[in-house]
Amino acid sequence: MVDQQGRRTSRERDAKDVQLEPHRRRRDQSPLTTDQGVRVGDTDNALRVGDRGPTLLEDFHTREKITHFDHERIPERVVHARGAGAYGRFRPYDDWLREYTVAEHLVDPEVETPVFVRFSTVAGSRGSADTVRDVRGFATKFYTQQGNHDLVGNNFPVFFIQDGIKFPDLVHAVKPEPHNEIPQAQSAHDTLWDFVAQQPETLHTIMWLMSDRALPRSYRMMQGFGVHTFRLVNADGRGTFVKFHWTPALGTHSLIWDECQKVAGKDPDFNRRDLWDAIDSGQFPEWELGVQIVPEEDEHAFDFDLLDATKIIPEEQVPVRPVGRMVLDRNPDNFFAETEQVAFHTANVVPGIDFTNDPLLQARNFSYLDTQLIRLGGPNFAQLPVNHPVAPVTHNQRDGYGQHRVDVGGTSYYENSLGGGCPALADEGVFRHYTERVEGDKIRRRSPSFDDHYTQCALFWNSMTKAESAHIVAAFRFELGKVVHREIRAQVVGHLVHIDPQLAARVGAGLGIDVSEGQDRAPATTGNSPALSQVGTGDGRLDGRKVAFLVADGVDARPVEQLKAALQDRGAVPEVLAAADAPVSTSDGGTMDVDRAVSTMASVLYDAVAIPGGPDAAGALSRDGYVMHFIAEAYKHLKPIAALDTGIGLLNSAVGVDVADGTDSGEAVTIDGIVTQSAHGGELPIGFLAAFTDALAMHRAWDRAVDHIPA
Ligand code: HDE
Repeated sequence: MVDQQGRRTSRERDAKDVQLEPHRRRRDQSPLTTDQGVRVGDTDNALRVGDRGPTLLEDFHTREKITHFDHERIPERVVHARGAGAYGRFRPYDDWLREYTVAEHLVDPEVETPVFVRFSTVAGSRGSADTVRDVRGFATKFYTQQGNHDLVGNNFPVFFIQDGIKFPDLVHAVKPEPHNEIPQAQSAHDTLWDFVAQQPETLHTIMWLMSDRALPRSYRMMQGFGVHTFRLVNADGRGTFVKFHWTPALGTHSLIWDECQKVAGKDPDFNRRDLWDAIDSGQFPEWELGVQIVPEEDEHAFDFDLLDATKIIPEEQVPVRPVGRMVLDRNPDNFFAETEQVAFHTANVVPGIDFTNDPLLQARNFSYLDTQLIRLGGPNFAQLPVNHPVAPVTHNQRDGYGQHRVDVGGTSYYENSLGGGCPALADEGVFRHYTERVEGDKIRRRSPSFDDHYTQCALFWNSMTKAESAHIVAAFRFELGKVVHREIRAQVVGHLVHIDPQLAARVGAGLGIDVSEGQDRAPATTGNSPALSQVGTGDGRLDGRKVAFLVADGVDARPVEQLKAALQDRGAVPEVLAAADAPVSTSDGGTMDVDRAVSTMASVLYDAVAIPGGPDAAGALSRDGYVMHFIAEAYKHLKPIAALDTGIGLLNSAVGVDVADGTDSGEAVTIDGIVTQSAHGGELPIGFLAAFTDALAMHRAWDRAVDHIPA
């Protein structure tokens, strides 16, 4: 299948790949068999004595079928249980990074490296909703010719804690509370905020968690970060500190909290579906990999510690330099075999990439392998197709659960002579651990250079636009408002005073907490980092942005066709919604196909709304409660709205005040993301089409005067 842009869809690619990978099986014409290959003639009736008698133990097919079913589940990930994955490829732009690393997949523009990426939420169980307030996982497995390299990152550049030993405490605090297993996939509860109140090191990541970053519109519109400072190693063995960044081509965009809560009910698979649909329709998401490079001699040049994962290196201090591009272009065939069984591990590195002594990273290097042993039931999980390196694997490891490989030969030890000395040690392309001189007392203590927990919180806060900072205030009020123990609320607001008394006052006002005492304090910093705001990012493409057209009998057809075409040209997905999932009649005597019944959808599932003209249509739509609510919500959520002719009056009455001017100016008018046009004589001017698609590219009309968030 070829899509409208002439691209092959992922389905077609799959069909081709089947011939290449023997483990990938499609259903064919072969008859049903047992696991042993014996043909089965009845799989609906167990073997029994007489029509109404007992079932027999000798019915091996029934027993095998039910036994397999009983064992279908493996333990879900303790964190990041809910996810979605996709295959793709990565290619560097050029070889500038060769000065710093021998990692071929990052330095050779001739090399295209296959990847598998898994996006995830952290706190919820496997069946939880996508649109919760949470960090998102962004884990990439590069299948390089030198072995697998896993970059197991998140969509925030910082983490809650500084030392991995605290990870079980953090996760226990955010997970459902142990006595009643409530709440699911929520941070708005007492134990998380109790933990935060006791551990100010969490505050920087908490600022990110309260921001729009925790509510991504799409996995395709999320940044990714390696978080830790890693090390690159070049051909001379010289080390350089590095931070990894993924930047989405579509920009970084978020939902509004009110939408998230509603989408969680209307479409709990919102982010998964978006990723799947985009790839399936040939709109392949893209990210640019960038790096921040810090020479080893500058290790102590910052006012924070590079080994402290609760800190960023501001991009204004060390710019992010582009390395290459990743495209995700193929959906998995089987969720369990691929997305569920993929096993990431921070210690999966290749020559040219090494660790630092970041205590969080050091703990992760233990935890991921340990986790896979219980999740995947033994030490042979690297043989699963999704985990298998493309680089040759030869070693003396043997046996264990799930051994698939049949090792031939009489020796399985090194050093041998009977096996001809095989496998021999490599002398080229070997991973050699970076030589670092380390000395000191054996202590349980954190470096004093990890002590400042407030400055970068203020840096983040100062870098937000007006709308972004209002969202942060609203999020703190919501989350703390759900905390039952009022002393915990007060303790958290007490920390906010140290970040910025203004922030504390605005949060406190919503909770009845008086912070007037701290108001003469100076903020932890007055500095800012514009790169931290996500407003205005992206290259203008509208890939996968969904626009609802609200229609009824009597709709004007021509403008709908024109606007749909203009949207499709820029990659957006228009859908026509009517009272029933059946064609409507148009004002010129024709019919228009309908994609969905409006009652099965909701405004929160779309990025924008178009209300075409047609007096009869407007009359019918104005009597439809679903439609009026649909429009009012889109307005409240600051979405672009296109209204034509009689649609303008409909918009005004749905919102309750005149938000659009319906006079016959003959020109397209855009006010705060509302694009209107009357008297166009059936043809829409190019100016109107451009104004609406541009409004969609801006994501939201942030200046629209709507009280969707507390002051
Ligand atoms: Fe993880 N983390 N983590 N983590 N993490 C897991 O591994 C862990 C941390 C991240 O899609 C687990 O296979 C510890 C930071 C992602 O399969 C587990 C610590 C970052 C994923 C684990 C951290 C992450 C995981 C659970 C503190 C961002 C999902 C299942 C020292 C840089 C990978 C699994 C996937 C998954 C441990 C902190 C990202 C238990 C001990 C920081 C994206 O091993």
